[in-house]
Amino acid sequence: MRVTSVDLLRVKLPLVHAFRTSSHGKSSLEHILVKLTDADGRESWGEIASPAAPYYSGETTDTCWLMAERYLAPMLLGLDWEHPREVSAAFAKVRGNGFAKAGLDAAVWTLFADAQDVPLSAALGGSRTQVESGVSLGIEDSIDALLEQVSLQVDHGYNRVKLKIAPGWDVDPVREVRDAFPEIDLQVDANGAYRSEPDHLAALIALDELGLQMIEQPFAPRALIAHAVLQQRIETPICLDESIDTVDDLETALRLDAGRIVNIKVSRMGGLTAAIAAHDLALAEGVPAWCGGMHEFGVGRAVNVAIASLPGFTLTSDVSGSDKYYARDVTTAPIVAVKGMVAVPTDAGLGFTVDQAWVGENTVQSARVLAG
Ligand code: OSB
Ligand code: MG
Repeated sequence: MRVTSVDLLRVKLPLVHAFRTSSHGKSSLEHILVKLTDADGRESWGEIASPAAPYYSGETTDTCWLMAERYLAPMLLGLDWEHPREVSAAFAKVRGNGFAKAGLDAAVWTLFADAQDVPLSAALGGSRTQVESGVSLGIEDSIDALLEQVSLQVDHGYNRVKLKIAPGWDVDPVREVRDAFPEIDLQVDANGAYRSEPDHLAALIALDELGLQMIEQPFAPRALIAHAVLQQRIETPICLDESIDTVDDLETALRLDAGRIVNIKVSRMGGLTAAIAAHDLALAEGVPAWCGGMHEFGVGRAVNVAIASLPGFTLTSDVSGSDKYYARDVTTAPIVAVKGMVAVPTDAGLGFTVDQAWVGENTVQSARVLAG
């Protein structure tokens, strides 16, 4: 197959509810939609879901734009490929820059699935007809405000809630939520905000008493030893997110027992080919995995739903309905969660249609890269 043009569309959408993590807050998002056209006139979409600022990973929307426009799109346009893994292998020449790669890679997989006339989920090896989804809740100004958010989402039918934590916003809010909602599956995510010092360790060890599904990424991405030492001291499984950029990272982490659960994010790992490889390793090692998110618009969200249909995603994923984040998403029909379940599309390709008029109205920057 040959891609003949790559359109990059930087789209800005407001969030329904402002979101704050241990590192930063935001009330709107800018992601880069990638539109491919192939030699037969077929079109497909992907999404570069990098945060604007370099506080989750080293990438930003601007670095993704640069990498996509200057290196990745020209590489893709110069390639004659049969299978998406060949594109992923070509992209490996560029070090890092997983978010930028992931947007193009997803569009390539979607094009491939469309050409084969199969749903993206089937092309990836998925078999589930629906995926269980949970919500991720940011840091709020007060515990009451947090309880209100949990209540809203539980009323919406979600049974798994992830709370963002940070030093000073951990044991008290989490205990209050645990007490008020004893039945829900509860987990926390620190986005690497803790260090191996007495106050921080005491808080993490206190969380061990609260019946959590997991503690996600307590320490900095490269601090695998700190994670392994903590894992020896607590029963609650540690889940790794930012630590796992590659399958090699996952292999290292598992060998060190630095975590017992893995959050597989298509964006962070540089695309679906790498995410499938991580999934396969986790499944082979008996390590529970789930599909994480980056507040994706409908395109990236649909991609997450597709990969979450693979059998090794045994834990509830962060693929909530579009309405958790956006009043109007970029797809003509939103992604919908009913009682915490999202249906896996059965149509060929992405299974959702991009609302190009709405995308156009919200595009703040665009570029077209052509072959040659
Ligand atoms: O660590 O999982 C994370 C969003 C932005 C940056 C990091 C993270 C998140 C989420 C969002 O938790 C989950 C979602 O997309 O629903
Ligand atoms: Mg996380």
